[in-house]
Order: sequence, then C-alpha cells, then structure tokens
Amino acid sequence: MAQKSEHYNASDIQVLEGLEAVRKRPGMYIGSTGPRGLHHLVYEVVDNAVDEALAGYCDLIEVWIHPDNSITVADNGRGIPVEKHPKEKIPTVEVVLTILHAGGKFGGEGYKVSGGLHGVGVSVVNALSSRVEVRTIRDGKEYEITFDHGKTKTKLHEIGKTKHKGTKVTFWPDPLIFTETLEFDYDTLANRFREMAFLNKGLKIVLHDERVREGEPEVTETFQYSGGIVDFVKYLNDGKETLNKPIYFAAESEDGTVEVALQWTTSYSTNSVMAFANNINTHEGGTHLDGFKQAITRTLNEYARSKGILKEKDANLTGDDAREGLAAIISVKLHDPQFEGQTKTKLGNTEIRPLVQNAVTRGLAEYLEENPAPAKRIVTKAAQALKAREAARKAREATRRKGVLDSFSLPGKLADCSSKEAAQSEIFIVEGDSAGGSAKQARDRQYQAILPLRGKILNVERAGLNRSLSSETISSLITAIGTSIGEEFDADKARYHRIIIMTDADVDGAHIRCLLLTFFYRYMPELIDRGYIYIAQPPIFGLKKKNSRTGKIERYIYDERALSSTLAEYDDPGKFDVQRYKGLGEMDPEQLWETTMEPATRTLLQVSIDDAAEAERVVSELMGDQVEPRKEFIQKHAHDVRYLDI
Ligand code: 0R9
Repeated sequence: MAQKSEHYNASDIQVLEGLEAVRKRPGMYIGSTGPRGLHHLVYEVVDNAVDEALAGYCDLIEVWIHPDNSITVADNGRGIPVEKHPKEKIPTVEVVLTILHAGGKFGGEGYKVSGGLHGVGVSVVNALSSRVEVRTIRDGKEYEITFDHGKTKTKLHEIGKTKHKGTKVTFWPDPLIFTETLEFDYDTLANRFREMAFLNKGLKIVLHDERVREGEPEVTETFQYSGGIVDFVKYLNDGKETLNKPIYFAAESEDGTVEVALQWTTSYSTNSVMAFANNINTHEGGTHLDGFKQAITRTLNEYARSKGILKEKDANLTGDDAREGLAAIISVKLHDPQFEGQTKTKLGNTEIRPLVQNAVTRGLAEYLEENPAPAKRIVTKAAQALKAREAARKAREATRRKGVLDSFSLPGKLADCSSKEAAQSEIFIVEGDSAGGSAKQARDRQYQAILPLRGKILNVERAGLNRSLSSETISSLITAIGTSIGEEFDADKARYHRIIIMTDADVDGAHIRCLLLTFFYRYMPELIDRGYIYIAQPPIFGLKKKNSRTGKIERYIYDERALSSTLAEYDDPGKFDVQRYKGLGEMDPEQLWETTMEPATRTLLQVSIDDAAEAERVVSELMGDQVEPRKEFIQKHAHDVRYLDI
C-alpha cells in the first residue's frame, strides 16, 4: 500500500505498522521461523477453510505443494466477501489479508466456532510471504487480488464469470524470513490434514504434491472419514488386539459440542488419549481431559464393584489402571475457547468439565450394562493393571532396599560429572564398554557424565514395567537419571538436562537407540516433552592424507550421502584415504571428543514428538508383539529407513 501515496492516510499507516511488526518479530506470531513456523503458514490458511466447513458452507479443501515451494489452498465455500469494508473503505478481502487479527471478525456475525492455535489470521501469512495471490468467487464472478511482501500489488479486480464456488489462496513463503528452510515436508502436512479430516466428519481434504522426484509419480492423497473420531480411534489401534468395538458419545450445550470415541486394547501403554479443542491438539490437557479421566475412572470402579470384579478388600482402580491400553479421542468445539499453559495448548473453560464428565459417565455406564462381554474384558484388564502396579511397587521397594533405584547409590558403571547443576549437566548413554572407556577419557568431567551400557536393553514395549525393573541395565539407567519411574516419576528430579544417546552408526547401534527411545517414550515421556533427550551424531567416515605419518584426520563426514560430494569437492587429485568408522570404539578419545562430544562443534539431534498419534502407532508397530504390522511397516519404509525416527 506504500505505492498509492496520493491516498495515503492514517489507517494505511496503521496497516503497514501491523504487518511490519509481524516481519520484525515473526516468532511471536507463528512460533518460529524454522520448519515448524513454515508449516504453520499452511495451517493458518487451511484453518480458515476449515472454519468455513464448520459453519456448514464448505465440504472440500484442496492443498497443492508446488515445485517452487509455494502452496495453494482452495475451498468450495462462500468465498471471502469483496464488498467495501465499512470502516476501512477497501474490499473486505483486502482487509482480511492486510490487517492484523482481521480474521473471522469481519464476516458480519463471524464464525460460531473457529480453529487455529494462534488465531492470527491470514494477514500474518501475507506479511511473511514474498507474494500472495487470492481468488474469491462471489455471485458467480471470480475476483483476484495480489500482494507483494504483505503490500497490495494489484487491487481487487474481476477476472471472469464462473459456475464454481469458493476461495483460493496461493503464497510464496519469504526466503528472507524463512532462512533455515523453504521446503515443505509432505508427511508433516499429510498427518495434520488426516487429523483434521478425522476431527471433522465427512470433510474432504485432498493433498497434492507436485514436486517431481526421479522415477516417482506425483503424489495425491485424500483424507475423508465418514466415521470421524471413531475412525481416528480405529486408526490409532490399527494392528493392535482390541477388547471392544469403538464406543462413541456426543453431547451438546449452549457452550459447545463434545464428542468422545474410545476403545481398549491389550497394550500396556497409557498415552493414546488425545484431547482436542476446536481442532487443536491440547497437548497440555485441560478441563475437557480432566472431565473425561474422572468419568472413566469412576465408572469403571463402580462397574467393577457392582459385578464383584473388585472385592471389598481390593483398592480402587487408579486413573492409570483404568486407562491402560485405552485409545481415546475427546473433541470439543467451543464458541469461546480459553487456551492456557506454557504452549497455549491447555483448555481452561471450566463449563466444559461437567459437560464431558456427564456425557462420558452416562454413555460408558450404559455401554457396560448393555455389553457385558466386552465390559468384563475391559474391567478385568484394569484390575490386572492394578495388580501389576502393586507388584511393580513391591519390586521397586525390594530393589530400593538393595539400593539399586536409589540415587544415593549411583550405579558403579556411571562416571558422574562433578557439577550438581542439572541444567548444565549432560549424560552420555554409550553402547559398550570400549566406547564407554574412550568417552570417559574424552569427556569434560565437570559437566559430562558417562553411562556405558553392557548387554542388551529389554524391549519395554513387550516386557512391561514390572519385568523391566528387574533388568540391571534399565535400573541403572533410571538411577543415573534420578527421576524414578511409574507413580513416583518426577521430571524435576532429572540429574541432567541433556540425556544423550550415543550408539554406533550401524544396525546394532540403531537397534539399541530404538530400544532406548521406546523406554523414554513409554516411561519418561515428560523428558521428551521437555526436550531433554538427544541423539549424538558420530562421524561415519574420516578423510586422511595418503601415506600420512601422523595419521591425522583432515575431515570428518557424518552422512553417507555426503561422502561422494565431499570427495568430489575436496579430493579431486585422489590424495585422501577414506576410513570408515564401524563403531565409536574405533575412535581414540581425542577424536571422539572433537567429533561427537565437544559442545562447541558437535551436532546433536533433539528428540521431539511432533505428532503424538503417529508416534504411538510407530512405537506399537515396531516394538509391540504383533509381527504382521511390523513386517508391513518395514516393507513400506524399506527405502527411507535412513530417515526413520520417532
Ligand atoms: C482457501 C482458504 N480459505 C479462506 O481463507 C477462506 C476465508 C473465508 C471466509 C468466508 C468464506 N470462505 C472463506 N475461505 C466467509 C464468507 C462470509 C462470511 N464469513 C466468512 C460471507 O459470505 O458472508 N472469510 C473469512 C473471513 C472473512 N471471510 C471475512 F472476514 F472477510 F468476512
């Protein structure tokens, strides 16, 4: 808008300042300018289309990832209005794109329910894009308006008549803002759209990836679920042994709507319960989740007592007992959601707790009475969880009497650091004694502790907590970390804020890493949430001058694919020998220090769970006791196994 100087007025200045502020501090609006923030741009636009679907005017959303890293989102709704905005005196569509927080507030009454985590609106996408093109169809006429770095480039103009309906937005993320990467990750987008389609029954979301990869066709995937969150629960439990058909309840009040779907499996895990508010995954929980949990625990206890499955002398089932093996989706849609918590993903609306609690109590009690066979399986499983928990506590007490879990008696193999400041301290979990020995010599004693792992680690996914505790490797891990486990787990007691898995760059190393990640995911997930878990990146090749007397490594290579390009660039006359490191033990302490352990120069991968549903499925498929899903997973991912991680 800066170009149209003859019409420059006070509201224009305000507009410019608004979007300039977004460009100056993008993190405040989209979280980061890394890959997460980049993908957030897409969600922000798709959320607008989903709002139109929730209002009942649209049932198809299409998304294209173009080869030049631009994105198009199209919906078949009413089209963004083009009439002059009464206050701003420019077309409403231009207001929506150029004024901060202008979102749904401008559409007359606005939307009853609106998604979007930050709710910042599409103007933020405009501010952070080098170019945006918007097409909107109103009364059979198609209009276009374009923007350049957030400023109007071509004013709204009609481009023709059409029988179609809807809005189409294309944007090019600004390379000056997204300096880390401009590349969209297909799976990240696909997982989010799958989730959205589950949460909005019947809504069709089509994702097209137009980026051509050698020898591969263009990818198009359609997400549409006539069963909504019931299909979501089936998806979470795919390949698991289930105890009941998915149960579904819905309730409505003047505050909003509640939908719940749930199904128990034979699994030991308790972290497949996901709660959403206005399509946002409320990772930090909140009132809807509290209401749900209370209802499940109470109802199962009452049923178990009334049927004599729990006797008078027996203790009550705890929430964890009742939820062991449970997969559930709680989805609430509210007119005025209050998001709280550190990451604004905790629902605060108190009126929602009784709404969910009553719906689940009534619905579940009725289900149990009407379906005695699955009801018995569900309650018996919870009663077994109670017994296993009591047995695990006894095992823990016995091991503690022996002094094993106690942090006063740290494991003998641990070479601890001298600092007691957890925030500055780190522990390397190292595969094998020989690498452990090198690491102990290499480390900075003040801040770096080394725990060598001898022998195999149990697969906790199959063994359960009780048996895992009797494994020396697992108990020394728990003691060294200091948080305890199970009911007594306390993340604040972690003795290190960087827990670094350092295994060999071979198949065995990958297996051990996988077992350790499964352990942290199942029993210490809060350490992953807090960002305490890391994976070390040792080099896999070293380049050495031919006939070198000193044997000095001139250059380290960390990535198989980088070897040939590095050789081509660095070694054209062929004067280097390539040494392949099969294990950490092949490096001397100085080499291990400079390549993998020195904070100033090393690379660490921080483990995070972007997509809880996907993580849960992958862990159960890969680590659980059913062979068939694992086989299918490995066949499907055989080609990209280098990039596989949770
Ligand atoms: C491709 C992504 N889709 C959108 O961004 C999109 C926004 C949008 C919309 C309305 C309809 N479809 C949309 N798609 C709309 C229309 C009307 C009222 N409210 C919303 C109407 O016809 O009266 N809008 C979102 C905000 C606005 N429109 C508004 F502020 F301009 F009204």
